Amino acid sequence: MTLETFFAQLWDDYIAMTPQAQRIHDAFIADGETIINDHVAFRTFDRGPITLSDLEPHLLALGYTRYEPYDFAAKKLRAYGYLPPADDQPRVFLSELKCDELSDSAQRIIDALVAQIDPARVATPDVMWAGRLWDAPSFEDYQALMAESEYAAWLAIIGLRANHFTISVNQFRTYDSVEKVLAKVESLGLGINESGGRIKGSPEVLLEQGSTLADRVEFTFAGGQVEKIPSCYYEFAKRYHGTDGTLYQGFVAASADKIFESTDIRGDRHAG
Ligand code: OOG
Ligand code: NI
Repeated sequence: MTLETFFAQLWDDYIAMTPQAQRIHDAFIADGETIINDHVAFRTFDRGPITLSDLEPHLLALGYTRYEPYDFAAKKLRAYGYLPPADDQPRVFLSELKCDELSDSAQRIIDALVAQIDPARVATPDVMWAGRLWDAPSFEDYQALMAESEYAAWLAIIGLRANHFTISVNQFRTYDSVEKVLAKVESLGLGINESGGRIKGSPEVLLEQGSTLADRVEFTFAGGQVEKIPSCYYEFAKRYHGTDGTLYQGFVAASADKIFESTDIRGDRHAG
């Protein structure tokens, strides 16, 4: 699979889950901007056949290289940033939940999900937008995971797919700051993740980021209970050049920690 096909299919799945993304995308195009993706992000469990090291070969096969590791102790996550083969292609942020750090009962719920995955399903790159590879969990299991990890609960119902795409603000002409982009997004009636402030990072750390609050979609839990749950969100990033003259390529752990909260149920209270 070519990198272009990979991202085209990933995008199609993402906008089906995230109607706000198409609206935002189209609004900036209508205002004459060109959209380049700064990065996309994936989430997974460090259990079963879908651990970070199980999924990473799909990125390497597309020409990606490992760049930097990140650790989020409080959220019980570890992650890697990956660099694309060419500068105008998206970076990738791939994280996984450290399941050992959850309670025994939460681990049992997760193990029952990943036990349903056919390892052969993980062999092709389209697993990256396969969604849920297990039956819908019960609302009780979802809430039990939620009590320990928003990320675990989200992943249990959304599965493998792009958690967000990220517009590169560097390529914008009129909306040339993250704040101008966020103001435009708000004018469309969409909420912004204000956890840690509207803008995470600064020119000093060579990366400024902002994001929406994830769309809310209806989900049918095991047993037929239907609830509105957060799906995916859109991010906006502006990168700066370091003292060595090169454009910053990494992520910023303190900012990423807050960006994760764009899919929080509790994230609702971060809205302004
Ligand atoms: C990833 C959050 C981190 C960034 O740009 O710092 C991130 C996630 O929500 O899965 O994407
Ligand atoms: Ni991101």
